Amino acid sequence: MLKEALYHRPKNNYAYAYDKETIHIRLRTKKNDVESVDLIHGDPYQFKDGSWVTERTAMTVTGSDELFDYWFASVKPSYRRLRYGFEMKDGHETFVYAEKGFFEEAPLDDTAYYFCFPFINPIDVFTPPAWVKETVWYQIFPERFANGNRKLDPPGTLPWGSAEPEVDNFFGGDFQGVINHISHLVELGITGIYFTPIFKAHSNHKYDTIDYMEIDPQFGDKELFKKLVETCHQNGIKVMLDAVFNHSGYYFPQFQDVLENGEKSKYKDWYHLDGFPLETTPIPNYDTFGFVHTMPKLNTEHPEVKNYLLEVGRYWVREFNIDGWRLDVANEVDHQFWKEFRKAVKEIKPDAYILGEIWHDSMPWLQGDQFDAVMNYPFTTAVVDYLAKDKIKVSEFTNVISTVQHSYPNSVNEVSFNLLGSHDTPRILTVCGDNKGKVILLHVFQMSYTGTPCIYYGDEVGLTGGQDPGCRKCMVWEEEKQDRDLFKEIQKLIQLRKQHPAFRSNEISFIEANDETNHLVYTKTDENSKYIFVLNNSNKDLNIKLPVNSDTVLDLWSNEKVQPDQSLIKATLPPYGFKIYSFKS
Ligand code: ARE
Repeated sequence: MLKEALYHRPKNNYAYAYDKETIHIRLRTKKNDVESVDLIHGDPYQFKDGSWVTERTAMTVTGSDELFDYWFASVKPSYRRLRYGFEMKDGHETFVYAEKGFFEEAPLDDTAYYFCFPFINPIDVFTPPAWVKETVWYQIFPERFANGNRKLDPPGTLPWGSAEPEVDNFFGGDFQGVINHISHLVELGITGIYFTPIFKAHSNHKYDTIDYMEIDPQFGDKELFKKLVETCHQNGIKVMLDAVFNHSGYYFPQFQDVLENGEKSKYKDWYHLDGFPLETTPIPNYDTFGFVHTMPKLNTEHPEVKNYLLEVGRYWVREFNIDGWRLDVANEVDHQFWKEFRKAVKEIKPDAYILGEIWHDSMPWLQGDQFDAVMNYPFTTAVVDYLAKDKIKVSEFTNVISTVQHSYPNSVNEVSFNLLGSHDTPRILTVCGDNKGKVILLHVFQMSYTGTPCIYYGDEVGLTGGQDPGCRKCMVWEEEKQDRDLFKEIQKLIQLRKQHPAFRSNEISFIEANDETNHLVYTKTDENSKYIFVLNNSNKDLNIKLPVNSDTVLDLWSNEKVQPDQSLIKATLPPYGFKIYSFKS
């Protein structure tokens, strides 16, 4: 057994309170190296005749990546406290791995040898809003969704869809446009909207805020925004706004004051400045988002800045009843600020969803005191690399997805924001080289994966476009120009996800990942049923034979019964075809 490959730490994704009475324990071992692992555990203070009272729970492998297997056990300790170690066997040797090292046998004279999960304090338990698990999101870039009121158009607004999107052109999208088209969203089946910024700003994307307390006039006013939120709520749709707190815009009055008054400005400490006068070239002499001089970084440690932004966080929840905040450039803002932000928002709405925009491993923000989730770009990269770009083969894909899955607690995965693309990435149909079959395979995987999926506006009707600004085209509303078949298939997948809890469940088993045919077979289960998914990511037909121990199998897509032949389902899938089978387990 390769001891060097073992990893456990009694924290984070390796040991966490799943809920107020359950502790999940994970252990990493070298791939295919260990035959069995028993979790030896007990209450730290429970002894009988001088010997520690322990129980054993067999651990199971919940996934493997390129190098490692991940073992898992769930325990409900009677007194919410736990000490534990791992008894490991590989056919040659047996030993116990605990905090103080390796032992031939579990020492029972003292619990100090063991890993320690001291106590489940309910307040520390990561508790995301329950509704998020059930939500299917839709991301709207308001300038480009629909123009419902021409009177609000900024000067120079172009006729809808008359030109390619540029960094600085306007088409007049607004709130009335969203209200007018709410039926499209209801029909699609989405239950949450994430709006990129809506506050008064200079650019078309509105990430350069001028006033965090005002709606951008091109979108409407506060009254109309209230109506928009109410309309969404009446239609069973939650509303999440974008909080751009890492930086303000150049035309934010406080920054303008610094530009004008320099050292004398009462707002000079609101920013991170490196001398006066302020310069923007060759690079700004003040901290910014990237090197973008129109996005000066706010000093979120400063009490006035903090109070101002926390009030922004409270205001839109309190006065407009929004349901969540997506936090822009979340990893460049200090942790202390986010801790206070969470408290401020949750005091008003305990089940508000707080979603950080972080593209990397985000465990430090997901411990229950800052965010409920992050935008799951590692998921995006994995599915896009396999299904859209053919950059990786299927076996590598299952490895990467397992790594992603085991990077976080299950409770975090269940509300993770799973996107195929956004206003920051090329359109999914374009990345797929206009291959619609691939787009559907991507949605099948997204809709059957744990977390909370999001559709970027227009992807459902076949919008195309490259990297920003190309991915921000005007939504197409003429039905004849929409890809209605694509719409219907995505709509159906959303329905299936809603109807079958297993689609949303944490458990996923990769059954076949064949690099020659490049197809994938995985199963998802819930208490009563099992689902087999087959994705044929290839331009050739795929013949499959799948073992099932049931006589009644349903092809979920065609809704037809399938008769297994000697406990085997046989089928031929066309290029880029898929199958979803369900049966009682
Ligand atoms: C504009 C132009 C671009 C041009 C850029 C640079 O449109 O074509 O390249 O300027 O001058 C907003 C606008 C953008 C605008 C940008 C700057 O939406 O259109 O770009 O402002 O004015 C990193 C950050 C992440 C960030 C992405 C873009 O970590 O937070 O970069 N995303 C948010 C929003 C954006 C927004 C901003 C931040 C700024 O979602 O829309 O941009 O408010 C890797 C890295 C990541 C990196 C990611 C993407 O994976 O690891 O850290 O994210 O790539 O580049």
